Amino acid sequence: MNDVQTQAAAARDGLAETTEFLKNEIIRKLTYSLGKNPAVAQSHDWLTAGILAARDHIVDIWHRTTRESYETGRKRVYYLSLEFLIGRSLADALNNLSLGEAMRRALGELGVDLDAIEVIEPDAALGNGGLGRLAACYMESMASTGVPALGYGIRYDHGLFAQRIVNGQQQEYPEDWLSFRNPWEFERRESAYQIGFGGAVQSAHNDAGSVWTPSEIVYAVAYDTPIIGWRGRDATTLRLWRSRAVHPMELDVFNRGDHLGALAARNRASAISNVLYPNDSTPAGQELRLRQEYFFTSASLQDLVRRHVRQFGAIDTLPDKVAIQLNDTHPALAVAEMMRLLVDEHKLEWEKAWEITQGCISYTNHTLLPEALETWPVALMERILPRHMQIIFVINARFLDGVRKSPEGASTDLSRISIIDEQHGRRVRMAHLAFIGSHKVNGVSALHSALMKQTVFAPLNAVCPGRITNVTNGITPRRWLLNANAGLTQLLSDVCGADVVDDVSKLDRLMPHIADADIQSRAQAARLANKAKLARFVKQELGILIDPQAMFDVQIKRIHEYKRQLLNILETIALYDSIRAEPYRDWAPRVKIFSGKAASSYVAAKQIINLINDVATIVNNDRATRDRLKVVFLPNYNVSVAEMIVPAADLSEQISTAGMEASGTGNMKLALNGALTIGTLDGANIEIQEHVGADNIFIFGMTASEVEHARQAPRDINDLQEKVAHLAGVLDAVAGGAFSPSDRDRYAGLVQSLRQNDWFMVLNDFDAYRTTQRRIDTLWSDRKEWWRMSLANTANCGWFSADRAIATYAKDIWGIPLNADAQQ
Ligand code: 26Q
Repeated sequence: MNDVQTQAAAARDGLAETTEFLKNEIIRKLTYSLGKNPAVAQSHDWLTAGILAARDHIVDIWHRTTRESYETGRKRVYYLSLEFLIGRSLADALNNLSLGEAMRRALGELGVDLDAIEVIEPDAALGNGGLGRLAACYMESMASTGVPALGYGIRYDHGLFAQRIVNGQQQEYPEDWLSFRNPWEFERRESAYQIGFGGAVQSAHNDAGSVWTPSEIVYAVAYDTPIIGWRGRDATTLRLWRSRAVHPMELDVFNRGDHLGALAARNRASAISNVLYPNDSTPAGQELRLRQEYFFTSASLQDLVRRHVRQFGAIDTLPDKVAIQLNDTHPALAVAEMMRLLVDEHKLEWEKAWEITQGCISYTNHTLLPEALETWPVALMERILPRHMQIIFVINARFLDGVRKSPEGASTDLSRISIIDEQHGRRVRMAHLAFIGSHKVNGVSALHSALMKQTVFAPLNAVCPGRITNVTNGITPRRWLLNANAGLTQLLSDVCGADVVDDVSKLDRLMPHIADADIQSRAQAARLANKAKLARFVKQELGILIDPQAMFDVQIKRIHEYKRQLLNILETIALYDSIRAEPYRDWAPRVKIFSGKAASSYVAAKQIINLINDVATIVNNDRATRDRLKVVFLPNYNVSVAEMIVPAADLSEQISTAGMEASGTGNMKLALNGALTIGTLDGANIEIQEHVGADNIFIFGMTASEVEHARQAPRDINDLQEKVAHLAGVLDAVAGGAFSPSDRDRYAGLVQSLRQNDWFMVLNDFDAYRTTQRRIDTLWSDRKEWWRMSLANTANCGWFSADRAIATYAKDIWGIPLNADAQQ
């Protein structure tokens, strides 16, 4: 036998052996951990047994990772995030462990179909959207590239609400991912911390040695989930906190006969980790949210400080060993809590404590929308966190004092850099607290980081030059390419070499072949299979028949005015009218696919969902446009739905009002999978254009600075409607009830407000958008050129790997050297 044959034989033997091993493990888990007789086991039992068997393989790697990180004393990243939008874990874990095939065979021999049980795993939907999914991608990437890391968050009993569409409208239902228990997690009853709220502070001194006596204490209990990296390199820990009452019941109250009152404290405590807030931009401003933020921040910092002191026997070495990354301002209280722990509990001098705090902490900003920036009333914070409010005042006073005495002092308006906003009834600006307490602050795309310096953070940037840096977001190629798109991945490893799956920057080896007819047809076949699968799903969910040969044009993301789903649906209406006016033209057949949730309190976003569904009803029932245009709103968008849509997309809609989408990450997933982008010069679209080339992307519309100018001097709407083809007709039709025949005024207000104040530039960008769509129609009929562009996208999007983003954080922000073999 030659070398290759020997290897193949070894792999075959290995596979047979692993299959046999897994089969025994699954039976053992079923029998002894679940107490189920295999003869009567249900799908869910097989899923749980499969997960427990897979988990065993992770645990050894996990312990090895933790031991190595302990023995080498390497610096560790603590990623603090109120959201981790993980989705399902089994398929990902098996692939990263290279156990997929063995598990398929093992279950197969037991009469169970792996594909069928994988899809009943509930999504862990502990996040709203981009920010939460980014945290999940980064945890996997750190495990894959050997960055020692621990993610901290909340173990919500209920993740993001489930969405149903009833009569075209969104309805929200509670999500219940834990109803079958969570076989991935380990409860750590021994890791519980006390978290205080309210009460009073003794000592006149604000700076040091104060004693805070909270009026209420709850426990934070740890639940750990290992996250396995690519090829089982490392496993990072996701540690989520659950709230518990210290005393299950107030006995004295109970004994007085007030049975309900006795449960009140227990309910108040457990409420903290009960449910994820469904707002993805406008802060709710509710007390419970502030309690959530402090709860998980305090538990996490207590935990990491204790671990550090135990391992290194000193506190002042913290910045050498600990990097704390704040995922937006939601954990910004970490700045004050760290100072409290160091000054009040560890009795450090204020200056030393501040040096340590700033040395450890860094902050990622994800939005510049003014209404999305978190602020809390001083009075509320004084009541819930009296000691922290004092500490924030001291931080602020010292900071402002330093600036006042500096050379820039005279020319600086202190009210604009203060942590306290005195204009709107005294509020704590969490972004300023996070900025001032951090050694680095980063934006999530080149444009966004530049805008941070020019707008919201301009005054702070002037007094702290160099603090703001950019790390463009990234996505894990394991979940979003290898696992979501096995067909394309096979082609890519055939063309680029098998090592492309270890390092997606090698996708550029595809470039010389993008015009190759054979490779194009293989890529096309892979896409078609993905589209057929999605079409089956659409049929099953909605009863709508869609043709996999048609162009799948997708906009999948949270529903938000700035993301402009409205622009998309208005253009769809224009296209519908055009097809009806000229039915015999050879229109490119399209399926418009929308999916996304609106925050439950966001009235305008919910109206947009309603309009999309109303348009779908009319269009899909019109025989005249039957085989040219379909409109689909897929309900309950989540990570698993995204994994089905992304590899099936031909066209990716990234059409936010320029300057408003911080980065976007769906844009990267879709482009990497070969969808062509129609998009504005916003967020990471700009960098996608730089990587794929201007000829391989459809950019349209106003730039961020044009938007800014247009807002100063708005264009005459009547003039716009007269000059722009289709615009007046489309607006009149919507306003007049053409798509809501049973309720003709339903959209009158929506159209009226668009005509009054087009803040998001829907009408301003309509013409550029529509004419670009018609260019795309033309390209669709030139298949060779379409696929050349598609492959050019895949070939040039390796840079958007989370591994590149993590390497940048490690180098520029965390000061963590990567092992040579972890680098790209
Ligand atoms: C804040 C306070 C109270 C309640 C909720 C919130 C809240 C929750 C979630 C505010 C914002 C969010 C989420 C924001 C988010 O997902 N932003 C997106 O982050 C992505 C990752 O960086 C970017 O790609 C997107 O452009 C950005 O919109």
